[in-house]
Amino acid sequence: FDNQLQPLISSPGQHQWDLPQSYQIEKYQAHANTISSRFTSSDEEWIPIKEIAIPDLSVPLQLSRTDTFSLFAPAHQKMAAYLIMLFLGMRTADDLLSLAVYCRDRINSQMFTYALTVAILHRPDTKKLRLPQLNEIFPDKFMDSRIFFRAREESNILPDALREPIEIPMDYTGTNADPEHRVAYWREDIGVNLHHWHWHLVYPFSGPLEVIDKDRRGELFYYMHHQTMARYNVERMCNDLGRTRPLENLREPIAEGYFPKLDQIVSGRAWPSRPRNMMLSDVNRTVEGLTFALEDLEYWREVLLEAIRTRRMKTSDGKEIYLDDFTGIDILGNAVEASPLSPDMSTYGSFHNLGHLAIATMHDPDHRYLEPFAVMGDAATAMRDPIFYRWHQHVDDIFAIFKNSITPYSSDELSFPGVAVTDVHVNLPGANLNTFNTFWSKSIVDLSRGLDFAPKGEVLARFQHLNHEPFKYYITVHNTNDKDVLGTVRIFLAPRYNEQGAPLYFNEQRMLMIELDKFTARLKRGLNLLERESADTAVTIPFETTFRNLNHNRPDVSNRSATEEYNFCGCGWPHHMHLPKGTIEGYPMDLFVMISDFDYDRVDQEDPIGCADGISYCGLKDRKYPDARSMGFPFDRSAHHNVRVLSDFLTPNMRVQQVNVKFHDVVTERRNLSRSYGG
Ligand code: CUO
Repeated sequence: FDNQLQPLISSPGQHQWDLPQSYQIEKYQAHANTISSRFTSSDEEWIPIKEIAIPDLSVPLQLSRTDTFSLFAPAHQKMAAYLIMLFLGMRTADDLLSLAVYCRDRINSQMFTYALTVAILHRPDTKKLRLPQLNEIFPDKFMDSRIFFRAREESNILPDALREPIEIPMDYTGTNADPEHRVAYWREDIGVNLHHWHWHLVYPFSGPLEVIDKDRRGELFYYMHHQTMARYNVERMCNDLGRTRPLENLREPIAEGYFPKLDQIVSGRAWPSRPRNMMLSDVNRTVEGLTFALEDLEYWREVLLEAIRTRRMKTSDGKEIYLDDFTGIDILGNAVEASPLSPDMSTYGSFHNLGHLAIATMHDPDHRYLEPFAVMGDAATAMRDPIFYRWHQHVDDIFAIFKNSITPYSSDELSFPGVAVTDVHVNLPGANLNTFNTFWSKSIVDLSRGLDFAPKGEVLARFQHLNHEPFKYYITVHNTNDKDVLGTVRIFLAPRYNEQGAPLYFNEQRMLMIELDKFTARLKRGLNLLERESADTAVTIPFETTFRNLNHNRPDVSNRSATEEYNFCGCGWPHHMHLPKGTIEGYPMDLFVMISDFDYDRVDQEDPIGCADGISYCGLKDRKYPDARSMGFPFDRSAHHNVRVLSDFLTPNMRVQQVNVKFHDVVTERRNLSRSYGG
């Protein structure tokens, strides 16, 4: 069944469905036999499709097949939710296959892929299916449009065996005349964008309750995007750019432009550009059911801020809920997003989602030029544009107002009696002691699934991305309790100095704390030496998982089983982007390690089935979030007044080690990664 359902979301013409007559697209029905013999060689296998009574598809058919689909648009969310419900409601996997085949050539292809993927991910009989990665289904969302022309040429002329990978240049969207371009390598990283698409797939904008209602979803929306901002801001600081200015004033020109240079293969249109100094305006695109004013966004923001001030929100059935120190952020996260779990959509509106769309339509707010959404309208492409971060900085600042209103953690809540961290270092004494090394790597992706013109076989593209040398933490812990205890080791990394070179105050530095790892450790009585490999982190997913389907026949790939590779596993920060780039001289940072008492962190539940990578930002499939503390603990709240700098914050179960992140300006082929950067 894996082999039958999977090709549905890869390119057309490569698999043959033995269709009931009634399933053929109406205009092709008369020629059905001719069409199938034209495309099929005799040795190809035909997949029989069962004929079922097709349910009413008029709702999702309201969007044409080639229009741009945006998950941030309420009307599109409703259509997708309807389609997801139909797919989930199919009694058997065969019925699902049948409906999916019927829909595939009729429904908007992005909506179809999204809805089928969400359904496959949540149906008990399909959850373990392997799905192709989005960059293979829609490579046009991730790569310079020019390479598709070259791919077409190459694949028409050369047989599979002779094709060389096509180089994707690094600097194709701009030049350093635009200071923002210095971090384009980060914003346009394929893995970062895949992570973001997967996160929104696991926590979808719409669908039945079993699909949308996940443990601490609103809090994770806050935390994952907060961590994204911390990482991006640190990356900016490494590149001599200041931290992101929040997009607070919706009425002033937006200084940063963005020209994505992506084409939409399905619609044949280019993703629109956003020149510098454009203004936002009211949106009135009736065809997409998208009508709202900037004033609406400003009004919802006021209502949200009022809820934060009073710590109270109202629900759609008229009840009042209190935003307490622990669960308040979850409710607020759902309201701000606005996720389908928002306490009351009619009161709190759709602040974050429609902010995305105000930006995504600012080049054609009344649709007079029939232009599609820009990259901000699609979770797979939004992170490419600098404006994504200005918008999310503003969203994060709103969450920070709430978090800052909470009483700081007491030293009782922070400490772990009898446990002291007495030494922390990264790597062994020698050249790399307390040094992280970063460099460029080149890796290869297969575009062939997403190219409907390509003949069989691979069409490979080679792209350049940031990478780092594997490293190891060494943590010395004294346990003076008279028994063994369990602790949670929490590791964070943040810059030590601000943009002017002055030491960062605690309350600024904590907003830049990047979570690097979190794991449970048994501490025996007396002295413990904990060792932890960078690759074991709870934050990232391995390169092979981010890009898993490109790896067949490649020697550098770990042998993860098929069941481990189902789609949930695609969510997780890409490991190659785990560390900031640093600087050639070495960027000074504080590595923070804390061991908290596991008795307060514990979440009693069954072990997860399948993959458990990337859980800090993505949670566990079908389980509760596996850490009872507030996400971001201990840096999610401001500290007591007497804490000015990080060292004032430390209790004996915490320790800080000064480290450097050293960038080596060399390029390695990823499969020969070890030490080949020459540093
Ligand atoms: Cu992930 Cu704004 O939420 O993009």
